[in-house]
Amino acid sequence: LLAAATAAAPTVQGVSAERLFDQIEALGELSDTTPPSITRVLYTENDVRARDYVKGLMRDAGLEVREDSVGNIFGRLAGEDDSLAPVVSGSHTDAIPHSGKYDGVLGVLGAIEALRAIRESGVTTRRPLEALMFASEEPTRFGLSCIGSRAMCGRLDPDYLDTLRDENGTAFYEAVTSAGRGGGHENTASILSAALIPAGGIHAFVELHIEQGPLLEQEGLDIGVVTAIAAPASVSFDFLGNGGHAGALLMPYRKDAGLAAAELSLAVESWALGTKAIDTVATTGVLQVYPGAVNSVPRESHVEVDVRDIEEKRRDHVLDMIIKSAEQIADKRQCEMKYRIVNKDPPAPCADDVVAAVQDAADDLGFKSMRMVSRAYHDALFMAQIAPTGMIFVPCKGGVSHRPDEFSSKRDMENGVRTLALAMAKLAGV
Ligand code: HGY
Ligand code: MN
Ligand code: MN
Ligand code: MN
Repeated sequence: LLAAATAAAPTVQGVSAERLFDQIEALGELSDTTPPSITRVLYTENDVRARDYVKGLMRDAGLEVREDSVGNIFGRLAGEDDSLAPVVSGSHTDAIPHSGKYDGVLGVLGAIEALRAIRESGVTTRRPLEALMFASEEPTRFGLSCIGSRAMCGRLDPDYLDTLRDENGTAFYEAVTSAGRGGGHENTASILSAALIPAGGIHAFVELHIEQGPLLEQEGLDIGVVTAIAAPASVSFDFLGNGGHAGALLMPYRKDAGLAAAELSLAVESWALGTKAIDTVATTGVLQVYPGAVNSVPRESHVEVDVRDIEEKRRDHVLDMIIKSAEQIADKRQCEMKYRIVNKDPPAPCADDVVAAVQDAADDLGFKSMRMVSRAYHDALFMAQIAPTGMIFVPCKGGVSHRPDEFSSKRDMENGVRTLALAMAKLAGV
């Protein structure tokens, strides 16, 4: 084992945090908002530019590039035996509105940097290695997260996906084809089935990501060895009341959809607190009223709620109670209400041998590490359904994420990429 570790060690010398930092800055310029605020939404102009930029980095790192029908982009480094399933690492470059430069991006550019370092070290692993940029991880455009990795693991019903619309009423198929993707397939079903990874198609998957929380920084640690990924769910509600003139419509006659939404968002908070478990979180991230004029009683409201927990049963109970509250509130306020569960995903345990490879790599490199769960979801949540999966966290300043002041230092990023390179080399066999 020691021989294997030292044999693999050369893989990490070539990792350059300077190069990585410059690439992160360059990618940050491809944003609908002015950096450091980053907005990059699936299949929009800056997203397509980002894809081309990443493909260029993959080629420059000596990787063979391919893109699947949904827009997952793979950069491949041949192994001694190319018939073997690859060890894969990747993440996303799409970014929710007004977020930061590092969420997801570190895992895409870091994977490319890790494979470049391995190639330049002259080490050839037994299995091929792949760097992967998922089509999109954030739910921004269609309300559904992880479209690329859901397609890869066959957990995305095309008929359901075809019901989704973006804020302009555009459907997925129209969006993917007008962005020059879709692989020429004539409908969503064939696009998705073309992206499916066959059983055993990936030997192991590791995602490098900023922690998006404060623990590593608080404990003065270098690496988070992730053991499980929380179970995310989201549900959207629409209330319909009577609406009317803010002066003439007297209080007893109002069916105020805006107040129904406000009352529901407080119920969301109290159900999450009600479990008394720190792992239960629930967020009313979207609350819109219509028509949205100061002198008009809200006739309609649209609410989107995100509910997560490490324990699936407890998460589902909170979700059910929130829906029940919405029904009671609608009755009390004489509003019509309809709801739709957008996603309700199981948590993902990380695979022992991948966790061990990450832990050994961090130990071999002398990094201080801790085992931890991921409270954010990632594409790794879905990759865990088709391959042994693990994650590597690095500290981010103040634990801040999904904000323009999101930041991770060159040293922390370099530690993460080195750990990734060594873990991949161990999993791929050197
Ligand atoms: O919300 C999440 O957990 C992810 O960062 N999209
Ligand atoms: Mn995110
Ligand atoms: Mn992310
Ligand atoms: Mn995520």
